[in-house]
Amino acid sequence: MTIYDFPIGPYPARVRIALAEKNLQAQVSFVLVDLRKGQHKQTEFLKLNYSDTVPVLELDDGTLIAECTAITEYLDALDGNPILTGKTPREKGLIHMMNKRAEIELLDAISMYFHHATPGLGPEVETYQNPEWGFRQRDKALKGMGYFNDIFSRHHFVAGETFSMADITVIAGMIFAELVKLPVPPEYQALAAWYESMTQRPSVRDRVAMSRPR
Ligand SMILES: N[C@@H](CCC(=O)N[C@@H](CS)C(=O)NCC(=O)O)C(=O)O
Repeated sequence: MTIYDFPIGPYPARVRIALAEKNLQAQVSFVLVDLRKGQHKQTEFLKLNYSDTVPVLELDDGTLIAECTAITEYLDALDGNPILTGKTPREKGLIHMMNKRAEIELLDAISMYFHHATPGLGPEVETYQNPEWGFRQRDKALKGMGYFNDIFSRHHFVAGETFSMADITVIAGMIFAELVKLPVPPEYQALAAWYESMTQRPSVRDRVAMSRPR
């Protein structure tokens, strides 16, 4: 299997955490797509993913799977023991609901803030920016942090009783928040404590170390 990604990127981090949780790293080779050079917008890459984003998983038979959720589903199903995406219909439903919520309310919102209200990937790549939209998305992400803070004041995981794909997506949101220097409001102590505890997991620790600004 080949994964096209940008190693410090928060979305690629989702797949790299999933790979580590499933102990699949040795079965994958990585190809760098340099987002800061706009390589994801070039014709060659667009043949791999119409949506001009990384990561993309390429199977040995040439099948292309983009979108972190889809890639995680694939990797998790390989051994018939889906520990990240749910085993029962109820688990699957809850994990997907919370995973999507983590994308909409946190991770994607921070991404929009990054691309629209900060220099983002640089002037060559960010050819359209709408700062007002970006700051709205920042505020949405801060509200989303409040939502997850409330969850973590009552539960140890985002969806159900075990670590799942939904936790990974919130972790990616926190990685992105650090990258764009968007601090967790001090009143959200449960979220900060949860994230700290997640960074103790080996799969997460390595990712966070790679993404933290030096
Ligand atoms: N919905 C996609 C989003 C992926 C995404 O936004 N990836 C970032 C990397 S951190 C990217 O490629 N950004 C480039 C851009 O938006 O120009 C997924 O879940 O895989």
